[in-house]
Amino acid sequence: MLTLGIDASTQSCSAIVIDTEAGKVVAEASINFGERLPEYKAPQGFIPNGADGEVHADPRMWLDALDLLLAALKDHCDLSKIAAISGAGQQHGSVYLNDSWFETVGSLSPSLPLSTQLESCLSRSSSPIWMDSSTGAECQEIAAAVGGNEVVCAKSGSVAIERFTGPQIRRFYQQNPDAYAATARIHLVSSFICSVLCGADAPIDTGDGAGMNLLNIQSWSWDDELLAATAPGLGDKLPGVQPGQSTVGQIAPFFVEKFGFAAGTPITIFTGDNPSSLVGMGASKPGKLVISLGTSDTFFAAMPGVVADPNGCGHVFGNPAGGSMSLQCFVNGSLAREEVKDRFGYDWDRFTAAFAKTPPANDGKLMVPFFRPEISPRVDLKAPILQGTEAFENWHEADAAMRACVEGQVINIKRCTEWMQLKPEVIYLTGGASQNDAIAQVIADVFQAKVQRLTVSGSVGLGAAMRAANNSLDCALSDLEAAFCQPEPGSTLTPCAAANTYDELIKNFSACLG
Ligand code: ADP
Ligand code: XUL
Repeated sequence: MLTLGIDASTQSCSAIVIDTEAGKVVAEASINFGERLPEYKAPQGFIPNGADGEVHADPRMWLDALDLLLAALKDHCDLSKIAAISGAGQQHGSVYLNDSWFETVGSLSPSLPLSTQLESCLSRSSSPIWMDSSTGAECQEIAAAVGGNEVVCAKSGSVAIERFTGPQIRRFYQQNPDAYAATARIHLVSSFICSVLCGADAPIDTGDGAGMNLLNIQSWSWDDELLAATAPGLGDKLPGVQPGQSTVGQIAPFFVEKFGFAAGTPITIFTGDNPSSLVGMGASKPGKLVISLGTSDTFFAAMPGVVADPNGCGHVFGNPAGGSMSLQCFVNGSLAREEVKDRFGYDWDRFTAAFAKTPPANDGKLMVPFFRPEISPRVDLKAPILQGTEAFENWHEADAAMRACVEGQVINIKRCTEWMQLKPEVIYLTGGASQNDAIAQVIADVFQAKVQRLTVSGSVGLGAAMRAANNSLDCALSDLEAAFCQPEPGSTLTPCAAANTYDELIKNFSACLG
């Protein structure tokens, strides 16, 4: 049985086809927007040099990419064999459509490109995406209207955030009230692409929907107060909300005729890229935590209940496999580790060797390793805080500095994610720095949990293909995880340090931040 997962990402649109019985990936294709669609002048997937923090993309580019993607995939795979489809999109981005959308999307002709047929449905020619930071004033207005950011966070799972869709919608309404009035439907990237594939207006899922500052995470439905605080008449312009395990349509005749899909192929609701990655990493059940050690560090996990971060730094999204998930970003990730490494002229081997020469908890030497303003927690440091011996505080102890940087980062992740009330059985590591066992060992020691490295490439698309198989073909997620999401052999690390090793350091770290 084959299923298709689509990943409508920032720089590219990708597809992965899995064979659920053989446990294998059978086809992949990807269209890079900058390379394949240079006419949109978006080399990295967005229109450069936006004013006032605006970062937009042309939604017609996403449609052209979908056409190209399926044509490319058809060369590798008989699309009539695909038994179920789902997908995911970059979170927060929004598409604005007039009332011709509903009919047009239901009557697409295979003889014309998608973009040509749907461009007249756009009530806004470009789409703000997650990199947009233009809505500071709108965030404040929304928060003030409902009684403060604590209220926004308790209701929607996040404080009002510039890139989130609600503040973006408010800015559009304020800047262009006529175009807002002419908007009959606002979609997320995920629900827009899903609608096109279904040939019908599709709902938004609770995973991606929670990235809008509009969805109530207790009821998982649009929050009337947040809608009213954002823009007038907004409730009528949004599609419905449904959980991740929902079938929302069948592949439209356009795709059957043009690419040879089987008529009636079911489509599972699309979700956001991060919720999809939770599934693709094999971490959709509580107990498994994922830490991605990339340019910045990102932490996400399925949550046992629904609580919002009382400090307003983390996010709660719906978990496409049921329940909820958390996500928290740490700005000072790999770039901070590199700053410390480069300061002493170390390469990664010497950086790693430093951990063998220093003990866990570093004899009390401590670093708050924030080289640039951090968002978890919100601290405006431009240089780290060091505490310990005089030599250490003056950056004369290279090996202790390497360890202190990583220990500070991991302690910070642990403190900042306590609100999620997780009981880690295993922590999956991914991202560039996850190959470093010294860093992985610190994570095992601080969290007192087993750590494993997972090198699932393309976990977003894989998660979508797994969700389609789970929802439409009754494949158990646990079987899919066993086949597609295995940790690297030999990558398991367990805690070496005693459980209380870090108690003192954690206390001192908290004291440093006041
Ligand atoms: P992103 O996807 O965010 O661009 P990656 O997940 O590819 O980033 O991670 C890249 C980072 O991995 C680099 O910035 C580098 O700091 C880090 N990295 C690479 N090799 C190592 C290593 N051996 N030890 C620690 N960090 C490493
Ligand atoms: C999450 C976020 C990004 C986007 C694009 O809040 O803004 O991760 O989903 O990947």
